Amino acid sequence: MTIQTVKTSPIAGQKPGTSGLRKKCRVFMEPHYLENFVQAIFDGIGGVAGKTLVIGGDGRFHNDVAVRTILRMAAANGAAKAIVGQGGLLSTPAASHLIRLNQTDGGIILSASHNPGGIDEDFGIKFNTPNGGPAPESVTDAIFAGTKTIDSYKIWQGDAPDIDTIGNTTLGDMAVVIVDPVADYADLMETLFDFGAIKALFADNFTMQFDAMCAITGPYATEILEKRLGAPAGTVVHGTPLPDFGGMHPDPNPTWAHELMDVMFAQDGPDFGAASDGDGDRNMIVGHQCYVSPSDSLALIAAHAQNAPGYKGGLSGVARSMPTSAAVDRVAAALGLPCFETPTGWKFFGNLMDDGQVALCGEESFGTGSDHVREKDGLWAVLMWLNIIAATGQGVAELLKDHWQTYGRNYYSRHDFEAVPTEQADVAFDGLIARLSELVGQSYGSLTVSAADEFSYTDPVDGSVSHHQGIRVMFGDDGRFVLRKSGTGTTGATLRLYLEALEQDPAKLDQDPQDALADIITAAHAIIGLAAATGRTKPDVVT
Ligand code: VG1
Ligand code: CO
Repeated sequence: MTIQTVKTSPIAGQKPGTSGLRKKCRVFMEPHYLENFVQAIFDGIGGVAGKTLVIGGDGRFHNDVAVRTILRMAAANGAAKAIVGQGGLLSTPAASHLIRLNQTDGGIILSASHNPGGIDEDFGIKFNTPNGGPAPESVTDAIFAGTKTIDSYKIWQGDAPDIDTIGNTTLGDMAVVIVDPVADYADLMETLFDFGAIKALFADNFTMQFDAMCAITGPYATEILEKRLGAPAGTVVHGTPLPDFGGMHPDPNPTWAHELMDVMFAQDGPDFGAASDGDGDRNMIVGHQCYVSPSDSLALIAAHAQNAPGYKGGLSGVARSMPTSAAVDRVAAALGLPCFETPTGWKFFGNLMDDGQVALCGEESFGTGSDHVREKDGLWAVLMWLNIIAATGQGVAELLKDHWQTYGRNYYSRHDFEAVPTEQADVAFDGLIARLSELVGQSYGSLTVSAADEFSYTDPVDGSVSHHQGIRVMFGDDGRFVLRKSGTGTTGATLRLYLEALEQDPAKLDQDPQDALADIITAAHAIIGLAAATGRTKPDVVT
């Protein structure tokens, strides 16, 4: 018998956040830490006996070790089959696709997404259900409950098989299939977008830079953009995934993707730029000297999606997370599409997509995607933009200008206050909640609070209710701010302040968002009392 039952005891704090369990890598490397959580996943989904799982991650430090451990545990727990990306690599959207394509029982994705990687940085793990999407709260609650009562886990005693060579092998009675991480995903993209038109664009000297930030999208972007679409070699930069992401912080926003921003804002910069995050589900879109906010990207895609062959029949509906700007709502209203507002985190879109109610979803945090998978998808968004540019003959700046002229502009910005001591963050956050009912009718400069609440969501498909999904303070038609605590950080608390104001005057669509939002920013600080509670006046990251 080569199945070992190892005695263990519960480890505190294994509560999945917005997107799985994220901790410092060294925490994951402590004895039993990963094993406890993986056994809790297996137990939380009713065991894995006879089941097929997809396993892979974004290649950060510890990824390969974790994949081998999970294989040994899956075999010991009676799984029938594991489908693993070669080298243990899979982008999050590619993993979602493989789960669906092979009609598996779900998958385990190893990633801390946009958080830095390396032995002293972050690691993460999450379970995706058979629809390919992140586990809903009912499942993550069951997993968390399991971590609090666990007393043993099962693991195969021998070594895991080689995961670096494509092909079929076994571990005990479990079949292990090592697959090319890129091919199926790239094939899927070819079914959705007009590769001929995008190829013609590149053949016509359209220039692009894609910054993979030394993370997982390098091989995907190289295959799709350079090999299949004919973009010149060198279009993809930082294209080799590294365990520490080469020291880069693979969060595709203007702050962390500043190298790309410098290239795009240079006089002779490329026509089009994009970046993706650690696990490939986020995207940043930039034109020559023109940054596109994620909320605007979502809205513009909603308005133009029918240009792409996979969406030519139009969209069934759209959804956005609550803090995302209402720019997409305006497009939905104009096109007569249903539009949903969900809590932050992609898991809340799954039911709506499974039910056929929405085809396009997005978050302000550089996440956009459709019902082709059940995760946000960075390269998908990049290809959608390329398809729209090819079909309309318009560049990024032109498309955006036209969009604002048609729909108005939802000026938008997110201010992050990172690594705030938890108690201080609680003072600010809980203090504001306690004062919400007094705020309505109060004026701050020219702004008057029209409504203030904590966002709760009732899933229209299964009726499940999620409370405490962020504080909203509305100023009538003038705008709003939202305050949330991050559920993906690993150090102290990160407070996210989301700011939005709608402008419909055609003469005022060209302002700097920070200027356009100045009054809302001032009012937000006055209302929250952030400086008094935390000593913070300036955000660490502005997107
Ligand atoms: C952040 C984003 C959220 C996103 C989540 C996972 O969560 O705000 O929109 O879904 O990260 O993205 P939070 O709780 O820190 O605000 V990823 O690309 O890190 O899986
Ligand atoms: Co991500």
